[in-house]
Amino acid sequence: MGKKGEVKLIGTWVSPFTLRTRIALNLKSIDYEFLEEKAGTKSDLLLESNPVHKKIPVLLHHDRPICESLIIVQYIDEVWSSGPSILPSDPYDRAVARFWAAYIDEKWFPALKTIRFTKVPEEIEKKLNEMREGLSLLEGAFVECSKGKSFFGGDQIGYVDIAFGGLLAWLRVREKNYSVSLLNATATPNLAGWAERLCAHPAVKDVMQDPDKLIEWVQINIDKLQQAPPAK
Ligand SMILES: N[C@@H](CCC(=O)N[C@@H](CS)C(=O)NCC(=O)O)C(=O)O
Repeated sequence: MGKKGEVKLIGTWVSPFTLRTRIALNLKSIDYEFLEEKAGTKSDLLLESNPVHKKIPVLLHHDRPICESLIIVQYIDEVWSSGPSILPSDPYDRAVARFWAAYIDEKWFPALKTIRFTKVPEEIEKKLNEMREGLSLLEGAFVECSKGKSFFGGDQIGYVDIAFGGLLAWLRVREKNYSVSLLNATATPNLAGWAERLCAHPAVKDVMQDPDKLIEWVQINIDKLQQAPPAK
């Protein structure tokens, strides 16, 4: 769906936030041109399109930019209403979905992101525990949102599936980095089943990153990454 050139996405294959938007576009069967940024550089198009944050992803729809992954996902849901709905139709369910997506970004993701900036064992353990506690809350959120079905969104992939699913491969990277298992059938049985179903879904399987390839990418780009200031 969509005319050639109508939809473009500025991003990178490694970016968890870009992945969110790719899943949403796939769910709605939208054709898009993927404009890949190079590691460690920002194209003029990116800087012009997102002058405030200067971050990927940016969706260009008829050359008009939309920034911030979750805002892009909501935009996609509103513009292409013909495909499956991403946000729940019930206002209460919609509020709950938005709550958990905000929790994931504001409370859970920072530990996953910032753990790589410390080498102090106690600090690492503290961050891993923050991730574990968050996953335990998200295990409960899955039970609440899915209502016994396959995804947070019910029978279909929805907003929380996309918000959390975008970060899944990087969670697997951290598990490998620190030789721990955080999301598994014992600690988080519902999320373990969810993760398998999500990765096998047609809208996800071709764009979900391979954690081993991400680790390789980090090794190749380590110098460029070290220049990045620790956020939060
Ligand atoms: N809140 C933003 C986060 C986007 C983000 O952090 N993007 C990273 C790549 S995954 C980025 O562009 N980093 C470059 C920078 O921070 O300068 C969203 O949801 O889109």
